[in-house]
Amino acid sequence: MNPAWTLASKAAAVEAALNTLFCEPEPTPRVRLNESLRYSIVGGGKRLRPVLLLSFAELGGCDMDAAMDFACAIELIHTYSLIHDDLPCMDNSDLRRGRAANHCVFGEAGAVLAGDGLLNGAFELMLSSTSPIAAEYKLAAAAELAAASGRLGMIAGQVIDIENECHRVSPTAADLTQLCRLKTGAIIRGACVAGLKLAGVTDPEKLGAAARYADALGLAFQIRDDMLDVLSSAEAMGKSVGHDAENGKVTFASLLGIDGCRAEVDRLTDEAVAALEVFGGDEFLAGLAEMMARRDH
Ligand code: GRG
Repeated sequence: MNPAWTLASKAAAVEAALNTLFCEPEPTPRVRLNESLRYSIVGGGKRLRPVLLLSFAELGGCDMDAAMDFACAIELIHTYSLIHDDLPCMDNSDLRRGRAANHCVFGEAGAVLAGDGLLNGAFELMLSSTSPIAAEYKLAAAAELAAASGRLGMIAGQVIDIENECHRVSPTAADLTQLCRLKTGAIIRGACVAGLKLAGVTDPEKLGAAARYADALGLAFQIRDDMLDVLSSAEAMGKSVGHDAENGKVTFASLLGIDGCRAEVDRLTDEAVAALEVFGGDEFLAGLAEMMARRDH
């Protein structure tokens, strides 16, 4: 099994499903929201979070197609967070997924509304999903994603990040780890745990192992992102780079140095792979953690 091919094939299945969304006629010709939603959602992004959700659902015995509405939903939530994060009042970035950020094309108010539309769209998709999965499992997975992306998860992380910036707080490595567990990690953990819950898994040992895999992967992912912000280019990344250094922002790269980051990413990747032992290992999920540790975009 080649994990890169499996990732490409799962990401392509997600892409095809996303491409069917937001195609219905708008309520009046003056509303052009679908164009804005499709601009941000179709044809970009690694689709890491939906692929994790699908893979953990499969690990729990659920068919990938049956879990697809939930995979799309998590990508809608992730994309809304990127649109809002790029706004001038947040990270103020003009480039996302290799093209102009949503607010540069549709205006600031348009981008706020597009984010809102994607977030609501995610819950509409999950709560009206007709896939052959017990309603109880769907509810458990939707609740997991709501909590992960909500006020005690991703949004809390964004609040801390913005507060740090406003008050010129210099976080320590421990502070940064806590921030990352929320801002980047919570939704990655949500993807893995929701995937298992969608498959009806309730065994605390398995749910705990999925959370441990996700926590290690999520932190490694953010550290790698901080490294790439220094080492890579806007062209390769499809988003602005060097922003953090320019703004004197404390990141894992500035705290640990590039070699320190590399060592930490390797340690966390081993931790993620070890967490899979409860499931008797999983070649794809182990390979995915290793690919993310070496990613160049
Ligand atoms: C606005 C509530 C709210 C939250 C924003 C996700 C986020 C929180 C901010 C985005 C900025 C950032 C650096 C987040 C860290 C996580 C990260 C590296 C996100 C980008 O994820 P990728 O690389 O993006 O998976 P693609 O485009 O591949 O989906």
